[in-house]
Amino acid sequence: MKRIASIVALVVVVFACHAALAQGTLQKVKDRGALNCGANGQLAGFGMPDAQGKWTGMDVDVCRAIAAAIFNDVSKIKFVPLSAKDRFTALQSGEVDVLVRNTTWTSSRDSSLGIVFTGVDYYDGQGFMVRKSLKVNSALELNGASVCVQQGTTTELNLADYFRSHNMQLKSVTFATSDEAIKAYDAGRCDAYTTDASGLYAERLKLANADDHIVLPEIISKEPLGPSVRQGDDQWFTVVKWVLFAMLDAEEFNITSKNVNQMLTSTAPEIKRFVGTEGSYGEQLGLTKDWAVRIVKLVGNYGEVFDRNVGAGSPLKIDRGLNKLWTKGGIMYAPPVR
Ligand SMILES: N[C@@H](CCC(=O)N[C@@H](CS)C(=O)NCC(=O)O)C(=O)O
Repeated sequence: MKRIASIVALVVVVFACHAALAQGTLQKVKDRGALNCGANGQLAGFGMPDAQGKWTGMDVDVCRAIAAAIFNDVSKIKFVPLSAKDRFTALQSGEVDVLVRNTTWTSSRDSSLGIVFTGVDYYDGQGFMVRKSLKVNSALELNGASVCVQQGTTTELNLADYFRSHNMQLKSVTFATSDEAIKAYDAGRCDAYTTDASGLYAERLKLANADDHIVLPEIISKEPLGPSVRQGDDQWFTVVKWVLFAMLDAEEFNITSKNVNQMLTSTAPEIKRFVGTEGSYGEQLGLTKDWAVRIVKLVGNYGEVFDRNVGAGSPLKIDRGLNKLWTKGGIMYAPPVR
């Protein structure tokens, strides 16, 4: 009798463990009642809390859109500020469900870290900033210059490549955080500061006298920034991927946070599919019929999100550039909901 009981107990434990393992991230997030979002905690325009603890940024809004789709409530998020160095470990260990931290999609990160990128929320490229008094107009005039840069980033690798391939001498001065790097540059420890061009606009706001500095015209790399998730959970990968697509499709259809309610009565087939008055596209994703409506209503379409965080409606005033929709001369393109 005792033996049978212990075998039964063992079987129960094995099944329970198996069920826990098999349970996907989407179900875990639903059960927990909150999304754990790995973000940058210091980068204006992408991810940063204000004095009241309210987070803003492009990346932050991608997380809000995921929470909107799942919970119809953008407050059900725990933002976890991550440094460049710790970001991948936090995702691998399960501390966060998704990493959206101005992180460049590269082949090695997509293959050897146990993570996978779901898309691009901002097409960026690396640039340089120098003091005007240096009288330099091109990055190609930086031979022998000292450059402040952050460790553990693609930035550090591109910098070395660029100087080497142009036979220029480089004195790189590295820092663990971008805050330290920009402060050192501002204090005159380096001739130049380099990071993603979007970051240059954000960091420039921290300088003692922003007008004393210029951004050089060269963009020396491709930095497609986007969300990533752990490998091996296709359902979660698909949800995170389609949240971003929904934001882009909404902009393409001119569906905004202001007019989304009117769109519920639209007779246009592609709008009906998008807002869920036709088909069961939301349910197929493990969400609800109105998943995309929730995103647009609570967070906005991609254009609205770009504008208020980094574009004309923000202090950064970055041009849409490559991040315009494909219909407007950019490369932002999302597959259709159908
Ligand atoms: N996109 C690059 C660079 C990302 C990066 O960490 N950039 C800096 C400057 S824009 C940053 O976010 N620093 C803030 C910090 O480490 O707290 C990458 O993925 O490696």
